[in-house]
Amino acid sequence: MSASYTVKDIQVLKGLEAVRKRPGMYIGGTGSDGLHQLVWEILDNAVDEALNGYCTRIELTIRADGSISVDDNGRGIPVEKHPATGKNTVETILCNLHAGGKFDDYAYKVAGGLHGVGAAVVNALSEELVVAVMRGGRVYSQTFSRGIPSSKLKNLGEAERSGTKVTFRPDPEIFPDISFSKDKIRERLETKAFLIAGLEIVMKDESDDSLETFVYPGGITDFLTKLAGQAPMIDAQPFHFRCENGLRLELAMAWTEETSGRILSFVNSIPTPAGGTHDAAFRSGITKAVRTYIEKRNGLPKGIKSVSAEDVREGLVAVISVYLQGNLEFQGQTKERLNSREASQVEPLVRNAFETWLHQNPTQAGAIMSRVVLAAQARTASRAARDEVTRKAATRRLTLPGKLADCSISSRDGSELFIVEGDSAGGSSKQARDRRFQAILPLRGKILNVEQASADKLKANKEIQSLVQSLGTGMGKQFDYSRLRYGKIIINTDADVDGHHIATLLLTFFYRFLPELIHRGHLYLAVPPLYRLSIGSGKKARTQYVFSDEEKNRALKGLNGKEVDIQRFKGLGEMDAQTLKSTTMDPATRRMLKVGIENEATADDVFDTLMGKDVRKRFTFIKTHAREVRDLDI
Ligand code: 1YM
Repeated sequence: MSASYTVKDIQVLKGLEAVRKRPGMYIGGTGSDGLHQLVWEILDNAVDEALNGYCTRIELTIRADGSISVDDNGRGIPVEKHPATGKNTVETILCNLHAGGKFDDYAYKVAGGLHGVGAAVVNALSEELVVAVMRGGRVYSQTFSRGIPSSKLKNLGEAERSGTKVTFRPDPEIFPDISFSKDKIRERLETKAFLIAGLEIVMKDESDDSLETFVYPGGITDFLTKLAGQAPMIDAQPFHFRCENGLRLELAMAWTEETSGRILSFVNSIPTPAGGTHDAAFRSGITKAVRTYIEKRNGLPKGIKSVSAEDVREGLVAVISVYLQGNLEFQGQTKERLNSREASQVEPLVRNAFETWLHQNPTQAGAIMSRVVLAAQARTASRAARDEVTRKAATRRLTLPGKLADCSISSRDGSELFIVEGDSAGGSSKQARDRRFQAILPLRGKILNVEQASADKLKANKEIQSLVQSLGTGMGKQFDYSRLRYGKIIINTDADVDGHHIATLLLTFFYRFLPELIHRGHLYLAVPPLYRLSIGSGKKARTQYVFSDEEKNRALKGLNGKEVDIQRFKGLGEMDAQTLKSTTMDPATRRMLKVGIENEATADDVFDTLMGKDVRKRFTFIKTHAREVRDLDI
């Protein structure tokens, strides 16, 4: 240790140690999402520089050695000695957990979630990190390893431009699998380019020498066009609104002829797929503006008492982006829902701006009002029809399909429905289940490909009927969440190509016709093992189940020299009840994936690709993605 080793140095080491000991606290985990979080943190620092108006171009390179570089043409991180630490500012930013907040002189931090400590967290979790700063006509560089400086900040000579370039290689001691997903990165970069109109973002991949550029002069209006996709917009000119005083807010929206709608929300340029306070305030603002407009104009047609928030939302596509100061508060299991109360300011802003726009654009306002009133009429009519049906059905009680082996408890909480493939798997699942709370529904063969079938054909399909009856909710317009009969719906298909196909068909069906069950977190995929390894013999014999070929190879490497018998499970029907129970059904020992929609904007395309008519497109997709279903993103 050098003589200049101080209390501050000890604090720094303790901070780094905390990050390395509990990476999950800072980046959510050490799986693929955590690994990519490192990229987002560095990217967000460059994005901040763009949001502050100093940077026009960001280049991200996926490098052949497993590292990532992010290079921006902003001002460059300051290099002078920092008063709080006595070290240069670059080192201060990269080695101090409390950086962001403490350095009040700097405007620093708008984007991202970690508030200025992002770079230090990435540094702590990287085997090596190199930063180059171009500033004041000079190039400076410093290197770090696992958060500790491995060189001084060196002045390398003249610089032609200004900017900051950070290259980091994640630490294999922390991350078991360091493979970056180009798709995930591309999607993130494209989204940032949409959110900051005119910002040029380049993605380079050294492994195939490719280069892609994202730049959208129209910003979120371009984003909206992409989101609406093929669906025709009823109002040719989308509503666009930007506000910079008080709250920074930008909004683009339009209605389409389709019944489904999509609202994408962002806070500080980070996606909030589960919405939250800003999104709720936006919805409420729009609903109030529409209601007031209707009141001031013609009023509602006969038979319609009011328009609901759902009526207003039908067919609505929107992109809303807000910037909040201070610590963001997130909620929910995956911390994807904004919970900051500050965001309620969105409501009056949106309400006033939209109402004014409606009055200034009477033709478009008329088209929108017809659209909303139509939705209200459809809802009223379908409620009347449903009441009629329910009254008739009340005497018959609930009709359940004959194939369903129901569980004994009748509450939704704690009950589970397993959807299995074929009668043979159905038989073994029935033996393996805990009948008190686990129900089994065997489906025969492949359900219809919903992406290609008409709605009528679909409703006539027996397998779909049994499924919907078992769930109790009805589907499409008749969907009624309050009638859902099970808390968890678990798709359990074989771990082979056919099984994957059936699972995908079912996922598509849920996504298209029962999306609320996905949004509310009821849908799961069981993960049955692919192999049983029987290790050793006699008294010391033991069994291990593995879930993929890679996992098998890894396990076999570890078992070098031992006697191992490998059994491949061809289907769930082949497993004995005890094995099926412990590997796939018993909540204490099974593996499951919760199905969520990671990106609403691309989910539609993904299903179109998977299940649409273009077989070749589908084939390439399945081939390239089949191996990464680990954290399922649809
Ligand atoms: C590839 C990552 O970090 N760019 C970047 C970071 C900073 C600045 C510019 C910057 C900010 C400010 C003033 C300010 C940062 N500076 C700091 C701190 N790209 C990347 N580009 N001058 C330059 O916020 O006032 C932290 S990050 F705190 F040192 F100012």
